[in-house]
Amino acid sequence: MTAPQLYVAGDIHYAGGSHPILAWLDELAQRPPARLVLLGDVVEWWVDSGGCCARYAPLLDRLRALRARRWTLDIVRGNRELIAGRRFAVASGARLHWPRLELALGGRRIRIEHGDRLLDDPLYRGWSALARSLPFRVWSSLHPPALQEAVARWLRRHSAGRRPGRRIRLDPRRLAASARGVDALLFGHIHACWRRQLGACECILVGDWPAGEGRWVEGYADGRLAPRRRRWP
Ligand SMILES: [Mn+2]
Repeated sequence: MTAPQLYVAGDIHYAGGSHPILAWLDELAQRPPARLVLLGDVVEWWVDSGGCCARYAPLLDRLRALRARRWTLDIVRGNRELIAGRRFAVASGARLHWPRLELALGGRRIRIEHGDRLLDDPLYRGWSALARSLPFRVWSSLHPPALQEAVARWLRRHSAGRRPGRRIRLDPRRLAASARGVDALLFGHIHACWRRQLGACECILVGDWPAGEGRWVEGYADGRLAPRRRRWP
């Protein structure tokens, strides 16, 4: 069997220190160069600052090591990286995308997005638009990092997805719209894994990285996509 040409993972929520993602990236570095797409919520990047670079150095260093080994790296920004910019791109060695990335694999058109925009949640979409707006970015850049962090924490606490008792629900119309015109749609955000056929489109919810476990999707030269999971001791 030939080696995968594409790896897709997301919702790692790396907070520094040891984590299975580090072992996985070390393994990838031993494999033939391919394309790695991280579909968002890799880390929490609320301020595009050197502080974030230092905190996530074990992960960022490994990404740049893959790049040095001729891997192609892409990160589709998730809701935890809404305001990530040039510093994140430089520190990770990845090309940043938003709101989605499209690529071809074995003649199939594949769309990859974080998944937050597929939810039935107008309140969240409002906050997402605000965080990406120019006034918010300018305001952020004028205030000291500690204050930015505090505001980010407050906003996060009040963002709809985190409110206890509130269920995350996919919006079928948004999902159908995203699945239109492509052969496969890969997304995350919702911490679950499944694969469903939606018309002509193969929809894959890639899954997250809970304690000691990793989920990702491998793509092969013939266009085949294979969900994988593994536990690390
Ligand atoms: Mn998310």
